[in-house]
Amino acid sequence: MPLNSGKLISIEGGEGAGKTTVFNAIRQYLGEAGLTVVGTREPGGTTVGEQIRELLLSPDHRIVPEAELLLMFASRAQLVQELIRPALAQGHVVLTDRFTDASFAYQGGGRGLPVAHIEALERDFVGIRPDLTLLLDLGVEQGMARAQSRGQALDRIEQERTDFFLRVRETYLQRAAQEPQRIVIIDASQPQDAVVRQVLTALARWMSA
Ligand code: T5A
Repeated sequence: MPLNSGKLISIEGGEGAGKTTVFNAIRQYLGEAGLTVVGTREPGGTTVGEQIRELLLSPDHRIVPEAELLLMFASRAQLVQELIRPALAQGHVVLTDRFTDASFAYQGGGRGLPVAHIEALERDFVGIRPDLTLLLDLGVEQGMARAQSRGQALDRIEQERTDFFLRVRETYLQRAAQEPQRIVIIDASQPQDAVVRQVLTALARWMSA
């Protein structure tokens, strides 16, 4: 897919999947190819969104699943209107650390909220899907071990139980099976340099398709 008009690329995966390294590698690769890359993350990415992120991830609050879903979409609606649509309109590549697939995986799969509600929010308040999604797939225990190895306190969602994250992973994989053209599964259990190589190969293939 030639990148001569705005494109949206998302990176997804469970906890500790290694999104940060991959994000930086993609950004550098596309930058070296002469493209303007606007990087962002979810929840967050705007002043309002970053405050919503703090609320969502703080272990001090008990947030019911429905409120969690709506807060994720509040942050996303702000991000889409304030940053993503204008950047795409200027022909830039927007690279985001998570997007709507995360709501299907975490609030749909993990929390068990009805998929129809998430689809309605996506349709009415987001209106766009990524052109390419790189799904960093990793076993739940390996991901949690990596997240813990950062030495920081776990956030509210990271404190969930293993079965929650098993459902998250399963939902991501189901979505990848449903949309194989858009969602590319990357084996994130490999060493970092091998993960980055696999990601950049997938990206190059997509750009030349
Ligand atoms: N969320 C988000 C929802 O529930 N619904 C939604 O709609 C959205 C958008 C925040 C949380 O919000 C949830 C999902 C999340 O729980 P986040 O910002 O992605 O989302 O969460 P973070 O905590 O910032 O992300 P993580 O740290 O969990 O994942 P990363 O970024 O994938 O992990 P990273 O890159 O920091 O790596 C973790 C550690 O592993 C090492 C790294 O060096 C680091 O120490 N590592 C590796 N080690 C060995 N081999 C490799 N290949 C490695 N790759 C990384």
